[in-house]
Amino acid sequence: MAVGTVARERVERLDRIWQERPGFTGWLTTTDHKRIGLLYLVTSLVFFAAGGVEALVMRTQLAEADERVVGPGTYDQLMTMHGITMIFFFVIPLSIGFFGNYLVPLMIGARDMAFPRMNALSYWLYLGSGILLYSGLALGHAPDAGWFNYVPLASRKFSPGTGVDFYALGLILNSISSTAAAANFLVTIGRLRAPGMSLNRMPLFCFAILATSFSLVFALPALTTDLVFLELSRKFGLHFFDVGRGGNPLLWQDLFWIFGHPEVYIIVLPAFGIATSIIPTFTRRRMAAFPLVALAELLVAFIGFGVWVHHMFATGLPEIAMIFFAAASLIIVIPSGIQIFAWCMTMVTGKPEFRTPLLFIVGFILFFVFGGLSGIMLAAIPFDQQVTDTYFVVAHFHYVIWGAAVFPLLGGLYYWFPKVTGRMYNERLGQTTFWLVFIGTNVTFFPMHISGMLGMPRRVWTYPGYLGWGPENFVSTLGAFFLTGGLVLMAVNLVVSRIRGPLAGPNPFGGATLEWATSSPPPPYNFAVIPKVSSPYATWDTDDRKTDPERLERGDFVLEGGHLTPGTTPVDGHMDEILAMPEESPWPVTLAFVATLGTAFVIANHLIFAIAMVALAAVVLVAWHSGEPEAA
Ligand code: HEM
Ligand SMILES: [Cu+2]
Repeated sequence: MAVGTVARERVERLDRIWQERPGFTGWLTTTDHKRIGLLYLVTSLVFFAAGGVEALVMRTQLAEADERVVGPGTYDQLMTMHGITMIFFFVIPLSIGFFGNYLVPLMIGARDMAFPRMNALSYWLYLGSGILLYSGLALGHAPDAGWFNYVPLASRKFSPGTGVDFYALGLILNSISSTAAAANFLVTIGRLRAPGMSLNRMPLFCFAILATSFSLVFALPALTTDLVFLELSRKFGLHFFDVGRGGNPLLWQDLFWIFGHPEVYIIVLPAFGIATSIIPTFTRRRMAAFPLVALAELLVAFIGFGVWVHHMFATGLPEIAMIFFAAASLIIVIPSGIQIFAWCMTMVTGKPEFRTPLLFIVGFILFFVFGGLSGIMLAAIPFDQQVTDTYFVVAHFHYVIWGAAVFPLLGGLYYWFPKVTGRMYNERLGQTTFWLVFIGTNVTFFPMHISGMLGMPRRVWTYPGYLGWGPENFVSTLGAFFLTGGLVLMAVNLVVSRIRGPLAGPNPFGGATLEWATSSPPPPYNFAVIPKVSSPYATWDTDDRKTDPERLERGDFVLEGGHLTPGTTPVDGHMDEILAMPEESPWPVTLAFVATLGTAFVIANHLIFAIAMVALAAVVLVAWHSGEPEAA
């Protein structure tokens, strides 16, 4: 398409307005949601590798009876770090931080997140909390009380070192980061959708991120409160959890699982959203039951809040409470079933083309059903009381988190790879990877159901040979290495394709949502012309670049007077104002640095320095707000 001179000038003007600093400082000060997304991507994958190495060491230690690869103390640290890393530093940052950040503004036709600087702050706080936690490991003070860190084990009496302080304070920083990110999504999705994108025209992926963000905003405060209580008990001897002085350790468990169970859905919902993005594209068919699926995504998030007690069936609660929570737990089957049914219907009635992204989604559906079945078994109280804290539980939740939450993320990495890099991955290698990872996952985790039912407790660093758990464990360990081979192949494919893959063009798979309507990779302002939306399948139905190619020429919604994006009403998507967005800034990264340093001082018991950091943070905040540059 020949671009007229007027149009070219407009694009050049946008390029100038949205240009950020080049090089390394550009990455430090960026407020572009796509670059922040990429920072999340790289960082979360580094943590994934760390969590993976921890898992492999554990599996090697457990491969045979009476092994001595690592000692019990190290095993406890590895296990705790693995759980924390995978959940707080890998899955959530990858799904919300990368996929959410990169895709939501593109999918809703906005030019950035609602609060670009807060977005940058979220990333840097996340990085700071991760560095803090891993410096604990490097100093030999990693937390070792398990990812749910039950008191009294986590109290100062039974965990005297600084390991648990690294856990509590590191996760407080991390949860501040996630809370800010979630609030940012709520406002972005509520207010920045392109004109015409009423709620019923919003892509299902964005519904999933919306539901996830609601869950985060309500669930994280419970965790943060718990962590603050814990740290106050450990540092200043307050006694929230100490029975001897009127506290109660169940308070820890209640608050932890009020966060922890919704957390499961926080992990799987973005994955659901990715599935509902990939399936229509590769089956050439609209999602069956679109409104029901949107509703189901919100319901899943809601129900997640009502059932935390099923993690505490072994604590001896009143029978009536246990029955209520067991029954309530099963209700999640309804919205989950709706979604599974809709995914399958779409595939069965469409013309599925099993390319790598869709293969990962099919794998995900199988794992989700399978993990769901063992979940139903666990919701039966007598069964739970038998297998709680055995490898059966480890098998169940890895089927759900690894199989059902991470598989779609892997599929999504392939699916959006051409959008993000502008190049295609190698399809044949992608499919090989899928089979390696799919088989590896089953070989790793299926035998754990059996060792669990044979009575193997979780969180043991070794076991004697006469118990006969050797064969299952050996197979598990082989599977884990096989699985790792698949992931390494994936990394090679994506890294090489990033450099040498064939150019992809804006919409290589024929995707329907708005991110496919702009170039690959998208320009800093996402869209030269703000799209007008009249369908959730924007590029299939009403691509106004085709129906009205002169918009750029006419300057219709080009918004070239500064960092501008339209603000629309939350339900109907009527345009009601033009919003000015902030520019890049050095203050978010500075503030995160000060906060991390302050936290480190608290861990090291240098309270004076910590208070100095609070003062410094106040100065940074003043600078942050006084330094707003004028719109061009
Ligand atoms: C795919 C390769 C993986 C392998 C081989 C693996 C292996 C293990 C092993 C051996 C344990 C220790 C079980 C115990 O001693 O009780 C464990 C625990 C755990 N894993 Fe994984 N895991 C993998 C992936 C993941 C992922 C992707 C997540 C989450 C996103 C995850 C979350 C956890 C959690 C939360 C724990 C519990 C830690 C605790 O009890 O404190 N794992 N895993
Ligand atoms: Cu639960």
